[in-house]
Amino acid sequence: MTTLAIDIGGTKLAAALIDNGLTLLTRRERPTPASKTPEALETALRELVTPLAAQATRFAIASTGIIQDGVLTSINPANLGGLENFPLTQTLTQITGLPGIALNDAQAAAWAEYQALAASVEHMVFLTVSTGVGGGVISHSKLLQGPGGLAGHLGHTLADPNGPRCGCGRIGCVEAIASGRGIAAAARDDLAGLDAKTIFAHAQQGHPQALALVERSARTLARLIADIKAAFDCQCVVIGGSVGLAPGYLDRVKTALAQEPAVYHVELLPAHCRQDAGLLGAALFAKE
Ligand code: ADP
Ligand code: BMX
Ligand code: ZN
Repeated sequence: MTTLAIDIGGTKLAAALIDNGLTLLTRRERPTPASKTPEALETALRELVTPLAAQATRFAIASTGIIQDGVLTSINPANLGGLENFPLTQTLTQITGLPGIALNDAQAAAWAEYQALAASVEHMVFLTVSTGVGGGVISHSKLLQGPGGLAGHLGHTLADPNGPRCGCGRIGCVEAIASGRGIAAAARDDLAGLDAKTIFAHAQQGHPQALALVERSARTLARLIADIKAAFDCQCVVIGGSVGLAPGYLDRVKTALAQEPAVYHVELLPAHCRQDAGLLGAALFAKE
């Protein structure tokens, strides 16, 4: 059985054919449409998956947003547009003629990363630091999705009551500070208007403001991880997403976490599946 896996993120869309042995056969990627409307998303998905669909027997979607019964609703409309009740699985069935499933991108990635860990690990948390900050929780070897699909949305926990307003409506969410968008939004002067990728490149060159923005994100993530340890007593936390996997970022988070009391310390690991954790996790979830 070949699965057409699809990853819908705030910045990029990816699709791949994945065989039963979980080998990634073909992979395609394109930017998430800038005009964040349901029509633009549908057109982009059609273009992305049409060349692959004929070779697949089902699809599996990992998508940013709250996914309940195959329907997508943004918690942070700034990341994917104000999509409310977008019929994700129904749309993909119309495009491909295949049956399939959908779950949140970070929940899917958590599932893939959990399977890649030693069998002795039954409690772990995955965090993606990307366009937003997403999370997936494995407790007692089970993926927590919640009755409404909201479980694991750790990017919308409080980092700073005096911080910037998050797209979800709350003030001072982790996502508003630590995410790629949060980093870009706080940039001033010569860095104003640049994206997180470019700001990281400036930080590599020693640019003081860029370094401060990266450090602010890493410290915010470390405090979230201390909260996560207190909430779930997880055996490790795995970090993914393009910001999370950027050179030097995880070491900064480790240094910041080491400054918290020892009870909150937890092993931090980079995502084993790198950028493909969402694709592989969705395929695995469909298989089961
Ligand atoms: P998505 O959110 O669509 O899943 P990514 O995981 O690639 O996609 O995250 C996108 C965010 O990561 C953007 O804010 C982008 O500027 C930033 N980014 C992309 N590449 C890098 C990089 N090499 N270093 C730091 N940040 C990056
Ligand atoms: C946001 C939210 C989460 C998602 C996370 C990471 C939306 C559209 N998304 O918190 O559901 O898991 O971003 O998403 O409300 P990514 O696009 O950064 O991978
Ligand atoms: Zn929020």
